[in-house]
Order: sequence, then structure tokens, then C-alpha cells
Amino acid sequence: MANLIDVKVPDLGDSKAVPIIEILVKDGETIGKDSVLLVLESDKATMEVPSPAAGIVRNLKVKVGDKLSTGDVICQLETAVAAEAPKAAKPAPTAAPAPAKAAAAAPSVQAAPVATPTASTRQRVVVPEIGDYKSIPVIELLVAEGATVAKDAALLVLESDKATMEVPAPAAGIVRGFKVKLGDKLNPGDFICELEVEGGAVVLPSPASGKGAGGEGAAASPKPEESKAPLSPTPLPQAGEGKQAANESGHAGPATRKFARELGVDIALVKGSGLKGRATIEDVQAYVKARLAAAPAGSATTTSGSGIPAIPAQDFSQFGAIETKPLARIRKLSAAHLSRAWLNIPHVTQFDEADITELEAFRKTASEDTGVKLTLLPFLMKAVATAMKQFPEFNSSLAPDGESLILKQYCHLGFAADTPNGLVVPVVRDVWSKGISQLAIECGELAKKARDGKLKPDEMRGGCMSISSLGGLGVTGGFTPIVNAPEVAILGVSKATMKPVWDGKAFAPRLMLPLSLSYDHRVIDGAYAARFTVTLVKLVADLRRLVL
Ligand code: CAO
Repeated sequence: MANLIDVKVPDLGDSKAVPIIEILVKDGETIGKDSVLLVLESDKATMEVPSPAAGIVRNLKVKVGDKLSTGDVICQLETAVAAEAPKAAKPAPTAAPAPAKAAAAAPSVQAAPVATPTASTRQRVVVPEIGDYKSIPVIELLVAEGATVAKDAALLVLESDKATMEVPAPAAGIVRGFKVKLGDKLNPGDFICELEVEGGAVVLPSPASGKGAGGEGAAASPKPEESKAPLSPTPLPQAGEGKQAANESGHAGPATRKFARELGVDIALVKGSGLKGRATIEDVQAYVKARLAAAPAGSATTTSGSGIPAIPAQDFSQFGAIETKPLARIRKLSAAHLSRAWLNIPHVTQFDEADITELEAFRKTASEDTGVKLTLLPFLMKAVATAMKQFPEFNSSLAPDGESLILKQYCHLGFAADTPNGLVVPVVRDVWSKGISQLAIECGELAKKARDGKLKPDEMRGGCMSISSLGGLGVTGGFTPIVNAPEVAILGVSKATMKPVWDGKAFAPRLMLPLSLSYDHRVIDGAYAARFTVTLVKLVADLRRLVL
């Protein structure tokens, strides 16, 4: 049977009229027990108010900016079982015991340091009284040893299950003896640091504080010391050098902070859209999206999120005149694709030479005989496809989980084509079943389409291996082509040149074609690749082998 219960603000200790900075549920929404209903934020603490039971939110009476005190009704909850309803008269322990404790922390944080005027210039700062909380992890350090802080500047952030608490500086001064580390678990009264102040007021912990983390008693007298350091706001070390902190206040609820930490996002860099510049989960998402979008495709090698430090931006105009030209879409796409492949695949490149003297002679006469312009490329395609049949791992892709190899029963080959807009890789289908003239015709058509920017997406998909031929451009040495993932190998071809080759009796002039075979070493072993190359070289040297 459905039952309506009032959900009230739990015991907030001494805090009154605490503003709502986030509402996480909607009227009519079905929520679970402990789902966070809203977030309250006082000057020094953020508190999430969880639902006391599972049910449907009804009559949500509050809005962001409303100021709530203990016992104020937030909404009603339609629960299935009447017996589960918490007693309205005692909302605090039932509704949200944890935030209640956290709430108590806020005034304590402010009240903990008790100033006792003396001639001393050192103030001792300890963790304030924060209710029943014990061993609260330090999740952010907002100052460092030697930093100059303003009064009330946050020194560090503690985060329990339900609340985030900043510990502020009780006075302006220079941070001394700051030994707290991220992850340290602190208790009320634990020593945080001393503040070297001008004017000389020693701040002792409240009587409830006990011993500090540094092992010094609450009443230990710090040695007087004078500071002439100028006071200025302390930079947030977490914001990172060279990066601009967008959320210097560091305001964010525990859930948002946790979300940001999971994504590796520094909350200080997230511009908050909430009250008082507080960052929300949406702000963290928007920040991540903006960072991803801001990284130009071509810079993926340096800023891809792979942890590789970005290349620092430079103003080239300081060295001379410059012109900025937008990158063509193809160039941007291929830049991102090549970067991914280069970063993900452990490449090995193997160099060899094939004797194409006979092939070249045949190519010329066959061109005349067939009336089809036969370049080297279709011959190489046929030879590569034939070698792939004998070495099927060259015709495979690694399964995304890295657990298996997907062997292909077809052979489509891509070839790199140089176009005015950049590199594209058209794919010739079913190379196993096609003759060299047919391959030459298709290569010619696809190359023309590529140059005219008329290739269809389907004509650039499904390749099993690629050939990158720079021979026509006059390149004579080897090079290291990048495997066109998810393919596992690519053959680079440079310009064939006449060379004296020892035939066992004498040096003979032979036309030698430099080959550069790059392969994915996760899939292909060096010996396997060597055997593939030897086979390929033989096939190219003697075309009769293609029909064996
Ligand atoms: N050695 C010697 N001569 C070669 C040769 C080689 N390896 N490769 C081609 N040639 C010759 C051709 O036989 C042709 O000569 P003839 O006119 O006397 O017959 C001439 O060079 C021009 O050939 P081509 O390059 O126009 O034709 P192709 O079929 O060999 O290549 C294509 C087509 C599309 C691959 C080529 O035009 C091209 O774009 N190459 C660049 C590829 C590229 O950019 N790779 C880099 C990718 S990574 O950035």
C-alpha cells in the first residue's frame, strides 16, 4: 500500500538557512533509498541530503537557492510500505545521519581555531572539530609549504562519504611546516601547519581538538618568528603549471568530485555553472567534451589523452612572416587515423629489394598488347594478394579485446593515393579473383576518383592490407609506412633503380625495387614477416609464380 511521508532536512547542527545549490531529483521520479535529493552548501561545507527510503518523489517544494534549516520539508515520498516511513518527528538520524554530522562540521571549521593574542608570529592550524567523523581522507591540497595565504583561504579539502569540507586559514600568513599529503586521513585536532603571520596572534586548537598529526600537543607553544612576506592569494597547486584554474574556489559536491577524479579531471580547471561558481557533473562533462573537441585531429599524437605531453604552442610570427591555412577535412581525418594507428600498433619495418627486371620488360609489352596502361601497382597488388594467401596472418585483424585473430576469407587491397586534398586510401575489392589488367583499370579509376574527390565511403572501406607506392614520385630509399589499422601490414614501395647485382659469376645490371614492409608485431612475428617478404620478392621477380 502506498504511503506519503514528509522528507525533512536532517539535523544541521548550528547551521541555519543553508542554501540549496543543487537539486538532483524531480517530482514524480522514482528513487532508491539513499539517493541524493539535493545538495546544501554552507560557507565551508557541502552536504548531500539522501532519501530516507525508496519511493516516488512527490510535492517537491524547494528550488535551487532556497535556504533550508533543520526540519524544513523538502518533499514527500510515496513509499510502498507504510512501515518503512521514517518518523517525521526525528528526521535527522533517519533521513541523513551523515550530512547531519557534516553539517556540524561547517561551523566547527570556522570556530575551531581560537585566537589568543601574544607576541608570537606563528599560528598553529589544526583540523577543526567535525562531529563524529574520524580518519577523513585529504582529497585536495590547496596550498604548499611556503605559500602565502589570505585569511579564510582554503588550505586543504577533506572528503567523507557524504560531505566535502574545506579547512580555511584562520589568518593571512605564510604556510610553514605543511606536511600533509593527499590521501592522509585526518582527525579533529590533527596538526596541519603553522601560519607565519604579521602582528602576532597564536591560534590554538579548540579544547576538543586533542593532539595534532605532527605529534605535538594542542598546547605546545610555537616559537615566535617574524614574517615580512607580502600577503597574496595562494595559487592552487592542483591547477597545474601553465593551466588556468577556472574554478579557483574548488566548489563541487562529493559526487562531482568523485566523477571528476574518475575521469582524471582536475576540478580546479572546471568552470562551475552552479551557485558561487560551483562545478556540477554537467560542468565536468562539458569540460571533457570541450577538451576532446579542442584537440585538433592533427595534434592527436601529442594531446590524444594518451598521456603524451602536448607540444607547447608557439607564436611563429615572432620569427618571421607566417600564413595560417585551414587544414582540409581529409587531412584532419587521416591525421587522426594515422596518429591512432601509430600510437596503438607496435610497428616493425623490414626492408628488402625485389628484382623487377623481367616484370618491367613484361609490363611494357603487356601494356601495348592490352591497350591498358599497366603501371607497377597492379602487379604488386597481385603479388601481395598471392603472398597473403600463403601467409594468412597478413590477411587478419586483431579482435578489439586482443583475445583472438580474425582471419579474412577475402582479399581487398588498399593503395595510398596522393590527392590535392591529402592522402586517401581507395580499396580494390577481390584481388584474388582479378587479373592484372582488371586491377590496373580499377586502380586507375579509383585513383582518378580520389584526385577528383569523388570516392564513395564504400570505396575506402574493408581493406585487408595496403600498398603505399612512392616510386612514381622518384623516392629511392626505404621508408617506414604506418600500418592502416585495423589492417596488420602495409607495403611501402620506392623507385626502382638499376643496380649491379652479382649473379654468381659476374655483376649484372638489374632493376631493383626497394620494398618497406611495416607490420603489427602483436600479430606477426619477425620470422613470419621475413618469410612473407622472401615470398613476395620471388613472386615479383618471376611473375610465373603468381599462377602456381
Ligand atoms: N619505380 C619506378 N617507377 C615507378 C614506380 C616505381 N616503384 N612506381 C611507379 N612508377 C612509374 C610508373 O610505372 C609510371 O611510369 P610510366 O608512365 O613510364 O609507366 C610513373 O612512375 C607514374 O606512375 P604512377 O605513380 O602515376 O602510377 P602508379 O600506378 O604506380 O601509382 C598511385 C598510382 C595512385 C599509387 C600514385 O599516383 C600515387 O598517388 N602515389 C603516391 C602514394 C602516396 O602518397 N603514398 C604515401 C602514403 S603515406 O603518406
